[in-house]
Amino acid sequence: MANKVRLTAVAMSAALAAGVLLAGCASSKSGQTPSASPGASPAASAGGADNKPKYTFRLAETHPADYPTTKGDMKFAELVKQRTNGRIQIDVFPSAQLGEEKAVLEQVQLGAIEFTRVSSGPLAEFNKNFGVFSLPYIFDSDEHLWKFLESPDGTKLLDSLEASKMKGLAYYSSGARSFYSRTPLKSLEDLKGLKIRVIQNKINIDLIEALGASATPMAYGEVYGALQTGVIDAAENNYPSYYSSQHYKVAKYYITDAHQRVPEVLLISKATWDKLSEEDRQIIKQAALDSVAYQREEWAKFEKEAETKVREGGAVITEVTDLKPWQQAVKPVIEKYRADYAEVLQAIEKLR
Ligand code: GTR
Repeated sequence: MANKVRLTAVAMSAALAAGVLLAGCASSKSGQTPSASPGASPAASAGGADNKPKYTFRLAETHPADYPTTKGDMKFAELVKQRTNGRIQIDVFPSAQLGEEKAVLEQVQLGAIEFTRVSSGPLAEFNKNFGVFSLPYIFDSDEHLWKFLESPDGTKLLDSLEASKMKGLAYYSSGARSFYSRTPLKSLEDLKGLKIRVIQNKINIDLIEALGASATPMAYGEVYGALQTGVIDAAENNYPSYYSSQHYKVAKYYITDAHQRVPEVLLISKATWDKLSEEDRQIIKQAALDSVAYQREEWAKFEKEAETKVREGGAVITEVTDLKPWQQAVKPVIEKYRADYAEVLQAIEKLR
């Protein structure tokens, strides 16, 4: 920690001396300074021939390098680099190297980490508007979700992140979340009494309680160990995360109840955004939007592949054909939060 503070102070004075803004310089989790390209400082430095500032930024990603969100991040970084002739470099740090999502978001609010790709789940604790995505069964399908995300109301939601010291750049795909357990899961009844890990936010806790189970909020990186040792019985996620995290090896019963569709969000710290030129903001925003189609394609491919892989790996999958009892069971959650999300829920409803 002392090391981190010292490095930060050194980088700050260097940046100030150069008369440019401090763009980012916290050390990585391992205590090492981030690997910037040779000659580039982790902070902004005085520009090249055209005198525009050069930056090296960090983007925190929880998933490994071959995961569709990480591929989206990398596409985004590549587009920004191309469009600024290498002047803005965004280094993607996968596999939670910069910390778990909640801790990363705190750093992003401070401007110590400039970019992250994060789930709307943990984001809800930082910006209440994002809690809407944790409400169960408000979307019928991915098509319905994307209609909303691409609508003016979806953009408005993304823009509302400014009040939380962040600037939303784009949404990425994340499919639907379903439950999985160490114990057989054939129906709704089988969830009763289980200890289920959830993403840390209060709607998730109400959701689990409505199902007669008890919620254990926990960071993603701790779930594998907690399932393996039996600290928790169950968790929930989409097929890609179930596969990529290897949770299917320690909790092999999966039931396709699809209770939530929680989109991913690519965002930048508002502290960083505010210091950028209008030209750089436009490039960054457009590159983020232009990376979406690629991320969605990668998502669609990997979602199928992950399902095949978990089946081959021994997962026992129960397909839910009738969602009605599930929707009925979690209705109190919607009712509890309806007033808080009235406007956005109506907008979502209209797009059905
Ligand atoms: C995944 C999501 C991650 C993380 C994880 C979790 O679907 O992509 O960002 O939020 O879920 O359950 O913590």
